[in-house]
Amino acid sequence: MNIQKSFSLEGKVALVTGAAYGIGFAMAEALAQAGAQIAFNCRGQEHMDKALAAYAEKGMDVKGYICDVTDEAQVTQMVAEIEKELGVIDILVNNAGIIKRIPMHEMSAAEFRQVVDIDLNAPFIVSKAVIPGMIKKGHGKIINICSMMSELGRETVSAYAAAKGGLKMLTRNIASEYGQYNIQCNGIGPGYIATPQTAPLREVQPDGSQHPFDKFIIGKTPAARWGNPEDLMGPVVFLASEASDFVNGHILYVDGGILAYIGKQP
Ligand code: NAP
Ligand code: GCO
Repeated sequence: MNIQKSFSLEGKVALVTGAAYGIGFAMAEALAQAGAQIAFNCRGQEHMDKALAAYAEKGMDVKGYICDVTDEAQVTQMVAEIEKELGVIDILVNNAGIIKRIPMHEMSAAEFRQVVDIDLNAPFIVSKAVIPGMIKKGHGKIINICSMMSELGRETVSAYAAAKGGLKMLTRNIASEYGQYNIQCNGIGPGYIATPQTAPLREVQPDGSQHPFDKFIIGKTPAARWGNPEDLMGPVVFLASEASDFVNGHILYVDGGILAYIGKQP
């Protein structure tokens, strides 16, 4: 095997959901640098316009689609448009996701359902939409963006942990059901990454002190730092490429060592 060629994505079409900014944007950039043609989506025109400008600033020719990943009709239409404009999707990164940090006994059923709808039901919907094309093509890569909360719980994130735990098992089930078609389905479990989603956990306190959670995470991470979206660029190229053709049903934790570490002694 030519190892450099095995990491190339030349000629591949990649859909990264929720890639207007944050982790999705960085992963889309990585896949493009490896040669893939990028399609991405988000829900609103304002974020779309800003994202297209940001991608253009990096010299990237990407296609953006307004699509709510929880809406099966919108997803079906988006996939059909991508297949018409770019070709059958070779690589799907189910990245779109939200979190609600509310004590469970104060969380409404509607709030719980909304998180599960976006973080778990949507990866099912989008994967279901792209798998037929992958079967016809004889190969495919599905990468689900899981979380530390696929393995651990903590206060206020019950819906998110339930969804991300379910996403781990959906990943393993897709791997089990579609491996026979040369489709590999794996997960990436980012640790604590500095994006808009975690900004509230890093806010400087009114007295100018470090956010307690910020200090907590630094102490729980052997790397003694928050991750950056760029830390996920290499892992996503690996799982999207032929280099990982015999990796299936695996959750690759990119967490600086959090899951291996009891935490720094106070
Ligand atoms: P983020 O900054 O909040 O970005 C989330 C993205 O998802 C945005 O582009 C958002 O776009 C999109 N999105 C949300 N709901 C959507 C929907 N219904 N349909 C289409 N797009 C939707 O989050 P992030 O930190 O980059 O996280 C990205 C993924 O990594 C998520 O699945 C998250 O759970 C996971 N993750 C994050 C961390 C972390 O520490 N940051 C760690 C582990 C896992 P619009 O709002 O414009 O639609
Ligand atoms: C939280 C954080 C985490 C991260 C990530 C960790 O409130 O605990 O948002 O959930 O987003 O999922 O892997």
